[in-house]
Amino acid sequence: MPTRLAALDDVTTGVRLPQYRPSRHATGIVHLGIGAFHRAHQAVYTDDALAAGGGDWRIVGVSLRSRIVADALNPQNGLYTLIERGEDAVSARVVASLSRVIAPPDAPEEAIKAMADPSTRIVSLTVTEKAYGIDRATGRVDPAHSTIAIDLGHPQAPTGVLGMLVEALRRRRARGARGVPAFTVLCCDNLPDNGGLVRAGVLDFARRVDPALADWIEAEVAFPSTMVDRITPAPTIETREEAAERIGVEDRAAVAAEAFSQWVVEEKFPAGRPAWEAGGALFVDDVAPYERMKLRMLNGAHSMLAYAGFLSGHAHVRDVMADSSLAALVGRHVKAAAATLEPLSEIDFDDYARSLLQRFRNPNIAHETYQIAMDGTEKLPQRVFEPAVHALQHGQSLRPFAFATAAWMRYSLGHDEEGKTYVLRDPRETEIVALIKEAGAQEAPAALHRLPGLFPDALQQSPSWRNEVDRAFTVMLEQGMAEAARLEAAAI
Ligand code: CS2
Repeated sequence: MPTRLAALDDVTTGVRLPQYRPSRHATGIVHLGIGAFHRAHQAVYTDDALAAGGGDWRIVGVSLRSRIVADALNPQNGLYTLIERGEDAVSARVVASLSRVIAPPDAPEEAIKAMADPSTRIVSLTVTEKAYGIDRATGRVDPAHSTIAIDLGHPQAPTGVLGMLVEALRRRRARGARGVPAFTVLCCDNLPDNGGLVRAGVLDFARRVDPALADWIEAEVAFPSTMVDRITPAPTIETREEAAERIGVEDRAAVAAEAFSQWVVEEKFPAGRPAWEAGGALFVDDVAPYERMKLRMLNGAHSMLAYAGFLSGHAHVRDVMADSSLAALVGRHVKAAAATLEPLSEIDFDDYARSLLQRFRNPNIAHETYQIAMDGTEKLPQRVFEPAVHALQHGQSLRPFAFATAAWMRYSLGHDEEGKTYVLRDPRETEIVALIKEAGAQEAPAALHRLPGLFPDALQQSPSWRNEVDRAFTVMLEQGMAEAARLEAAAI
C-alpha cells in the first residue's frame, strides 16, 4: 500500500496540481454537507478561483451525520483527487481548496463557531432536499421534520441546518457593539428557487425564536440562488484504487465525476466571493429559468430512467441508455420537459437535450440507478409534477410525466419482478409502505396520490392525469417494466 496523500509534494509528476500554495490562503467559506458532490463541484470552482484570483477563500467542510469524510480528509490536510471522466478521456487533478472537516461529536457546535467567526463570509450547503425541513408550498418550517421541533425548543444548541444558520447569525449579530457582518447563505441543492426557499425557512425559524433577529437577517443576509450540475456517482473502492494508481499515493477521499460541469449563480454576494468565474461559473441576475431547465430536463429524465431502469434490471444509467426502448423514452421525456419551459435566449433546448443524452450514455461513468432512485418524494414534485401541471394547463401530452410517476409508484412497491426486496431510501418510506399495504399493489396509484402534500391539487383532481398514471402503472405491474417500456416507446 503506498503512503497516504498529505502534501502536494507526495503526488506523482504529471498529475494536475493546484496552481497556488494552499497554506497562503485562509478560510472564508463554511460548507455544510461535504459529500462527493461538493468535492466534485463547488470545491473545484473554488480551487480554480484561488489559483486565478487568490483570496482567503478556502473551505471548512462540515459533516453533520457521520465521521467518514472527516476521517478520510483530515489526515490528508483536506487534499483529495478528482478523477474527471469524459467520454473519451479520463484525467486526474488534486484539489486543495478544502482546509479541514468538522464532524460529530464536534459538529454541530464547532461548525456553528466556524460559521460565527468573522473570517467566514459564505456558508454554502449541499445537504440534500430532505434536510431543510421547509414546507415548499408555504416556505414555512415544517414542525413535523425530524430536527425543526427539537431545534425550536433549544435554538442555541441546534442540530439541523436551519437552526444552525440562525444560531450562527445570532452570535454574529450579538458580537461586540456593532456585531459581525452577516455571511451570505448559498444553497447548492437541487431545489427550485433554492435561495428564496432557504431564505423563507431561515426567516420563519428565526421569527419563532427571536423576531428582532429575524428582522436583522431579513435586512442583512443575502441568499443567492444557484443551479448546480455535475454527474457524480457515489465513490467506491475502485475510485480510491484508481486515484492511488494515478497519483502514486493512497487517497481515501477521492471522487470521480463526469468531465462536464455547470454552475449558474445569482450575482448577490454583499460579503464578497471567490472568483468562481475562473472555473467557468456563470453569474446572472435570474437563475430560475436555468434551474427549471435543469430540474425538469436532466433531473426529471434521471428520475424516470432510474425507476424504469432499475426495475428493468439495469444497475447503471449507461446500461439504461443502451436499452433502445428506455433510451427512446429518455429522449421523449427531455423533449416533453423542454416544452414546459419559457425560452432561454442563451440556450437552445434541442442542443441541451442532445448533450444530456450524451452525458447519460458516458461509458466511463458508473452512476447507479438505485442512487438516483433515492428520496423520490423529495425529488418528484419539482422534477416531474411541476412540468406535468404545466403540460396539463397547456394541453400538452401528460404521458411522459405519467409514465415517470407510474415507474416511481411501481418502484415504491419495494420489490423487483423476481420478488427481490429493497429499501426505498425515502424519508416517507414508512408512510408509503403503510399506504400500499392497506390498499394492495394494484391500488398503489390511488394510495400514493393520497400522500399528504405530495401531489399538486391540479394533478390529484385531474381525471386525465389519474387515468394516464393508472394505465401506465397497470401495464408495468401486469406485463413487467421492460414490456411496459417497449409498448410505451412504440407509441411515441
Ligand atoms: C440525480 C442528481 O441523484 C439524483 O437525483 O438526478 O444527483 C444528478 O446527478 C445531478 O443533479 C447532476 O447535476
